[in-house]
Amino acid sequence: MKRVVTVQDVSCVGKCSLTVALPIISAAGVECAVVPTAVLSTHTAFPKFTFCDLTDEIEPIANTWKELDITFDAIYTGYLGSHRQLSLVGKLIDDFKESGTLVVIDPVMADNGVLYKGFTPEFAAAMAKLCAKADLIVPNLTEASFMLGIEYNPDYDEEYIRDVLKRLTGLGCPRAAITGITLKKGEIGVYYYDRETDSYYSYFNELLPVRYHGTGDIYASATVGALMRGLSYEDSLALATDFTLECIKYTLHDENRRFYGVNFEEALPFYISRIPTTAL
Ligand code: PXL
Repeated sequence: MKRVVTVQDVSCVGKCSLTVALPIISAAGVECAVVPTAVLSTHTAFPKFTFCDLTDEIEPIANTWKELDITFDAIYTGYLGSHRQLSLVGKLIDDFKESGTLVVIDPVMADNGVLYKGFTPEFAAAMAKLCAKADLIVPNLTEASFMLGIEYNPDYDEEYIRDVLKRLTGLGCPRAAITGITLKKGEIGVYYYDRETDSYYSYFNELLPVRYHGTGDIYASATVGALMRGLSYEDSLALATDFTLECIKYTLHDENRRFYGVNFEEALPFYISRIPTTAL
């Protein structure tokens, strides 16, 4: 069985970061080790929340793992909250990346043209540097724009997205996927570029007239789980797109839905059904 380590916060309520990465990666049949970077009462989109910083734990955890010869098939980072965390996570990647280790960075920090609470353009520039260490990055267009230091352009066309993707791989990562892309009315999906083969791939689904929190984290986690089970980059990104749509559909049809996240739990059987089975 493959083992992933994911580095992100625990938002105790408000389905995102570790509370979605753990169940989704586990559902893929992949062990999910964690480095919790902070504990918050909820994610930061709530009107108030507690925040306990665990940055000081990152190095001792990593050093102890090293002494125990613990290794990982993939390193997957999500929401990171400070420059110090970025540099410690960079070191963790350097220390644990071996020839076959997959590094996926989801540069969580912004959406809809604006940075989340507490983030700055300088942080985005530092995140861009971290992205050089990744095999795949999965920003949305807002995060991509902040990392490249360009204006967020919501009136994009396909040529523009292709150009942004090329610039993203110029950060040093061989592959980039921009999530939440709409090129045709009524569709939403992912646009991907592989610099090594100089090839693009895109995959779209129906766009539902709703927006829910946490879908980016669900998308990235589903991609990592699928990659670990041997799906290609393209197939993993497409499965994550389909799974995210299923999550949104379950939420939409639930009269008792929560306001802060999607019903990804009810869509897990769909996700699992698309993961290759292991022979005993
Ligand atoms: O879903 C991204 C995310 C993760 N973790 C925390 C957040 C957010 C987005 O707001 O606040 C703590």
